[in-house]
Amino acid sequence: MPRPLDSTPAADGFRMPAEWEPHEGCWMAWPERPDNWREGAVPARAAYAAAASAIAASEPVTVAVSDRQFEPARAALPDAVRVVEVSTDDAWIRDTGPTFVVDGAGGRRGVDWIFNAWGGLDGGLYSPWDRDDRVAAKVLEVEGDARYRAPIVLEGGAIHVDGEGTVLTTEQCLLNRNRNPELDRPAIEAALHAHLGTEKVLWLGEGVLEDETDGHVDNLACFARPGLVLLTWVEDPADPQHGISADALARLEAATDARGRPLEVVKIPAPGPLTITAAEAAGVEPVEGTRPRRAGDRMAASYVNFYLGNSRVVYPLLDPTRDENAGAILRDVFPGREVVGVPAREILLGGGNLHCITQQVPAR
Ligand code: KQY
Repeated sequence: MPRPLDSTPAADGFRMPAEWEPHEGCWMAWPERPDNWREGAVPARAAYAAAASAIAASEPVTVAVSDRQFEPARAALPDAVRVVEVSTDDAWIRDTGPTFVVDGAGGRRGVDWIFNAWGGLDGGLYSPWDRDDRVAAKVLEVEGDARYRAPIVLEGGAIHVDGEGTVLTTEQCLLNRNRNPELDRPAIEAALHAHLGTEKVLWLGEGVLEDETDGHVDNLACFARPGLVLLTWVEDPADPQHGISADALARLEAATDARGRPLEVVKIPAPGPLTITAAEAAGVEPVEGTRPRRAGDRMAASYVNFYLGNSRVVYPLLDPTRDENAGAILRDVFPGREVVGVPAREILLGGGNLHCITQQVPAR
């Protein structure tokens, strides 16, 4: 691998663009591990293939796949989808892939964060994770983009930007002792600004209940355009998610962004509550050191975890009583894009959703 650059994106005039800015494409990775995905990941692979097909109508998609799964993946995916062999430990390229940055003058590079499987040996989700930690460098090789190796543990799902200087994140994740225990809040903020080209951090508190990433913001809230935040919402005050979302709402309503604008917040009522069925739990092969899947456990279901493509918003279908309402809200917020739902329960059963399994490649 070429040596990483020894400066930072901000110092070189690069910034992370917002997700609504034009994309050159989208990366995904193919699910395999039977201790995370039920029935040997067969149903999950069908869900990933449907998501890839839906996104491919919006922009070119590349899927990273092991040698063992190359032929089945090639057969399951549309011809327009590029399939490349990249070794991974699991299939969450939002977190293992690079965060792309651009300079507005035709330059694009990537930030390769340190990955420790969402907490390393202190609550992380599997071990080892070294193949996942090399994914970002490999994606950047394929894309021909230079790489910054950021000196902090961070996953792409832990941040959202508005492309105009503001980064949104959660204390539960970024200040967690299992990520960067040697760094305090100001040091984390400085690292974010140096690698994302941002100027202001908006801190939310906890992420979605039972989110096994330690509360990634991409399951709780996201920017939809400068000054507008979508927030997952539960109305029932007896549901613990209500307090989490209400705290996020209060923080957002009290905040201004990097440009000094107050924020408008649009609530998206969450699916469920959704729990794992006995049949679903029984299909996962338990392995010591990985997170068990138990019947009755609540899942961290949210409609905020969607993919914002060039011409399409691809959002998770999770609850027939709520899916239509979520789609209507997204149509209202993104009038220039086609809003398309794809069945996503199998992805949720693995611990994340559509945003977590995708990584946009911004146009240069
Ligand atoms: O949601 C994500 N960004 C990743 C979830 C990882 C779950 C592993 N079981």
